[in-house]
Amino acid sequence: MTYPITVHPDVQVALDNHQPVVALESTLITHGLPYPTNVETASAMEDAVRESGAIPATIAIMKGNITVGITRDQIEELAQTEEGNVRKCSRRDFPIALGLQQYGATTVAGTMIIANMVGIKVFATGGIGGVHRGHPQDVSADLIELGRTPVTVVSSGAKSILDLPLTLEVLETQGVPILGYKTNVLPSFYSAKTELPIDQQIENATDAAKIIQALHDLRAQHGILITVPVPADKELPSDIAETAIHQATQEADEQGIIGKEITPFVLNRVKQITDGQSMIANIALLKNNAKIAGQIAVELSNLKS
Ligand code: PSU
Ligand code: MN
Repeated sequence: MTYPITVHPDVQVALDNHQPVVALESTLITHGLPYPTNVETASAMEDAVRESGAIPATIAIMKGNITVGITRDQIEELAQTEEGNVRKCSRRDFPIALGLQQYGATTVAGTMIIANMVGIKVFATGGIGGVHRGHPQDVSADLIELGRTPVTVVSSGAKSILDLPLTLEVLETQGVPILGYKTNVLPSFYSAKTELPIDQQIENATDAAKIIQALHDLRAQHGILITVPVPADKELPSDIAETAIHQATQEADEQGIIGKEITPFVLNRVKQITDGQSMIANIALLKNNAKIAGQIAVELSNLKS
């Protein structure tokens, strides 16, 4: 990689000294949550990582510059830039965003790629992309990236706006282990549970760290997915979530929404249909995942020293 990457000094010092670092994505800022909730939530996630004893590194492309550890001002800058002027960046988008010096908000896939370039092993987000309901050919690049990039993603599973059984099949094909943090079933983002089994339940951050360490000792080139249920008091009851999701996906189909626009469209409609309840769950799980990812990163660096 000869393309320059700007790494925040705090992040670089931590990486150089094998101290814990947690990557955070930026698509949730530009395409996931409305202003100013997006800025507040991004900052709250960084605070949660710090409270766990790790250094946060929110990743984005600022006018063509890959930036690891954007500042509070840069989070604001990204959030204030019109959505149409920020490219939602998955793997395929990097040459375009870099070549044409665009703003880029990195998705799970995009954030994993950059985290791996600079040596960050743990990454926290809300939900990963998956296979879209009714569109089995619409497989998020997040799933493929998990199969080819050795970064551990801490999330609340995949949104139930997706076809979860098919999503699990693709992850299996890609060789991605799925761990459940104090759960033995897949969480579905807004709701804590599904009936879908995962590969291994873990009870604490130490066990997560041992598994991550083994991945890297194996020199494996794929990632790990750690799923953490949404905090119980902020959960969206699954019948409410399902009804809203059903309506939102149907509207997306009727309006001919396609490609990378589908996930932001459906998220926003679900928020409107649930009168903001889905966003409360979304924010709670984002902060909780950042906290747990911080604890895991701390345990991982303890294992190494
Ligand atoms: N979770 C959210 N909001 C989001 C996303 C996840 O609460 O906006 C983003 C993530 O960045 C994820 C992306 O990588 O949606 C998946 O998009 P697609 O389905 O187009 O691959
Ligand atoms: Mn897609």
